[in-house]
Amino acid sequence: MALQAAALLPSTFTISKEGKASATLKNSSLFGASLSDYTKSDFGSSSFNVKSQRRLFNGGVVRATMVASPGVTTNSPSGKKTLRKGSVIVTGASSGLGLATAKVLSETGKWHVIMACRDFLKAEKAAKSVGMPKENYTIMHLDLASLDSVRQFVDNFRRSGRPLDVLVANAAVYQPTAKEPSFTAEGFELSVGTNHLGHFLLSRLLLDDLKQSDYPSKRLIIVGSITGNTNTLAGNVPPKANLGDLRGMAGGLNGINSSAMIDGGEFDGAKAYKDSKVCNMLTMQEFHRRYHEETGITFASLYPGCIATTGLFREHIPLFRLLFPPFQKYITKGYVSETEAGKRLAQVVSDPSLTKSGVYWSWNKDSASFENQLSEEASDAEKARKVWEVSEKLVGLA
Ligand code: NDP
Ligand code: PMR
Repeated sequence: MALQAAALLPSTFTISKEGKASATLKNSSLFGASLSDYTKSDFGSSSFNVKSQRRLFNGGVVRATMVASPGVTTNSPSGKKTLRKGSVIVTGASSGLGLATAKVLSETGKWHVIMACRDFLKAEKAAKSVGMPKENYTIMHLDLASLDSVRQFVDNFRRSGRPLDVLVANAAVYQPTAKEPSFTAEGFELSVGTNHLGHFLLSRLLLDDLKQSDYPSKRLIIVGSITGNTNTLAGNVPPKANLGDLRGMAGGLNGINSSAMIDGGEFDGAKAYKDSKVCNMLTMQEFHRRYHEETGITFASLYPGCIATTGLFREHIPLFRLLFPPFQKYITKGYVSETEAGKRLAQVVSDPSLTKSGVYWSWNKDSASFENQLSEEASDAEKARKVWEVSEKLVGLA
């Protein structure tokens, strides 16, 4: 946290950009430096029958959807076989990137989006406010900060009878100003607990559902980020991601008999977020190594660009929230709108040309996708295996 704050304060800050010119931030302004951006389906429509019903869940109303006979192709009125609607779960679809992605996918008419959200009234309002066609989405309750809720979500999803063709692990929390850690229901530090462990359990449980899908391209997408990659300028802004030897994680991240941080160090909310993103990117690769060949599922991650206006920065200081968007727009040029970022993630979900597995996608200045390089740590196969094994124990799978 101290270092993160230091990055915000007027100071001299020098970062060497690997292979490129180095950038030096002097005592001039909060973000004062001229930096270049570091990063350099069409499937047929459906006649899939759905019947909506309302029922009570966890004290509130969920719009649940019962589904009839989801064969991969259906007969159109002309007698031609057409592909059914794809069924995609997007976690954290109540705002920012998740909402923008849900909107893009639902508007194609080719996808039914299951918005997996902790606050479904907020999600319902959000879906309505962006004009998502109501027949193309369902909201289901999911609180990733509770493993019971994750399991409950999986049960509810299975009961809905829908197939699962794509899962998007998008939700996240970021606590850059927290002085003390906060914890999930099971007592894991909140950022890693939500962003990584909640999604880890969800993805592991839903892998079976993905396997059963008869859709032509089944995918598990885990949203990563540039700030977890120390081979980038953004990833070198302190505090840097570093999982160390995972001693804090192995100890349960509970801040009592172990550190709340994966590497066993002192709590730092910004670092915990970046560490969680490293876990997300390592997990995607470990899934790929373990399951791609056997299942044909595409496992991928991405950096959608700097979406400086989202709710992710809600806990940052007001001055940061004011200056971050113009800093990213005019100085780093790393800024993308929520709409543009939503199109990018929707592309990773459904574009027939993005079926390669084990890839971390990024976009260049012309908004063309390319396979990006992960940092040494974020592509360390041995670390990925360890994170997988420790995570299995923490979420009760081993
Ligand atoms: P937002 O805060 O707008 O969206 C985060 C979503 O996660 C919200 O819908 C939020 O729900 C949900 N969420 C948080 N905690 C939980 C929980 N316990 N259970 C279920 N859902 C939860 O941020 P972004 O759209 O920016 O972030 C989306 C993804 O993009 C994240 O993975 C982030 O790491 C990644 N990303 C973002 C970048 C950026 O510049 N913004 C850059 C690179 C990656 P609620 O609405 O209820 O708060
Ligand atoms: Mg960063 C090309 C340079 C670049 C890019 C693409 C980002 C993206 N950032 C860049 C550079 C810098 N940032 C520099 C030079 C600084 C020091 C002044 C800087 C600072 C900074 C802060 C304090 N940046 C931040 C923060 C945050 O709190 C954000 C963060 O780390 O959240 C975890 C952030 C981000 N910068 C980005 C992106 C995409 C973020 C949001 C992070 C994410 O979701 O991973």
